Amino acid sequence: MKNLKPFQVPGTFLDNTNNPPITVADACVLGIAFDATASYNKGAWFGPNAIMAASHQIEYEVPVFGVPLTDKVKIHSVGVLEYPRQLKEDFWIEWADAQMERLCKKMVSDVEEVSNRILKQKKLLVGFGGEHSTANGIFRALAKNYNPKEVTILHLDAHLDMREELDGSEYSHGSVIKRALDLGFQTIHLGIRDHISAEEAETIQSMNLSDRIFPCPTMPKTYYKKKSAIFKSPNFLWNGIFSPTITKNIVKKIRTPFAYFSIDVDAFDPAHFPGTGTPLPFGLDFSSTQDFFYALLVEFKKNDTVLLGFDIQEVSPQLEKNAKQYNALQTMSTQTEMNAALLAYKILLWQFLDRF
Ligand SMILES: [Mn+2]
Repeated sequence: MKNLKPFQVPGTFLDNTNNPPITVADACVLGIAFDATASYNKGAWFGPNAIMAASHQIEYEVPVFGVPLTDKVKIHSVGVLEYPRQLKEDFWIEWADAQMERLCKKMVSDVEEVSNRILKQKKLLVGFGGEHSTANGIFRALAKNYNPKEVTILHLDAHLDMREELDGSEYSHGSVIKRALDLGFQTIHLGIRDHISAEEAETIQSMNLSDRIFPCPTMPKTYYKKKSAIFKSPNFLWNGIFSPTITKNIVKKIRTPFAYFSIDVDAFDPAHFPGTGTPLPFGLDFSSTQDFFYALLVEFKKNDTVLLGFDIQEVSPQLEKNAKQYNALQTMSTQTEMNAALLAYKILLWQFLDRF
């Protein structure tokens, strides 16, 4: 595939010296450099290489055990699917809708093809975006290999992304979860707090999704006297924190044999992930979310729920304006990509913790 390029840094996720072959791999990392439909800050194109470079700075000796994660878990780096950017000599150019649509379709079908190869070999799929629309291809590959009714997608995001289309594209970052619903997946939504469009509200009502949404309230507690038709207040993640009760409620709602996480980093508070397409305050607390994932993966093991993979989307490094490729020295802050790499490392560790 001609747009599949090696990552800018050598090696694989966490380990800059060695890329184990796919045949022995437990997990496969695929980057998707694509940010054509982003509404506000563009730059998620640099996300995959930024996360990979940041991963080499992480202390990946596992606490307590003192063994590097990569000693016990083989992670194969597949490479980065790269697409044209809307840039000409440092200026943004608008593309015609037809051109945009062609590019989106090409990206989705490439991502589907590579994801399919990974899933067929029963490897854990790790996707690094790119804008959230890149998950479209992963969802399609999941639907090819598993019955979507048997897969719960845990969707972390400030936005519902359930629009039928956005700016004329059904493959937009604002429609990606609607496409997952169309494919028949079960979904749960965490960290939602931005505007819900009328059509999204209709989808929530018609598909009875209200009690599967765990939003982050953006108003003081006393404001919520009037009940919301869309958000159920027992599901509220106050101050972006997962209480033990809420965690239990979420776990109870996952009744499928398979699960997948689709993580848009704008779900988190921008204090932890400032470099993203549309940063919004009042988001998920990073430390509480990591406790949640840990508890969740412990439950998955108990219940024989199989995690098929996860993606981390919308990491848009805070690069200097004239940066042509990802370079930590041309970055105002590397916090977003560092935290994204850290999150991926922890999910991988907890998934394979029984090997330690
Ligand atoms: Mn999103």
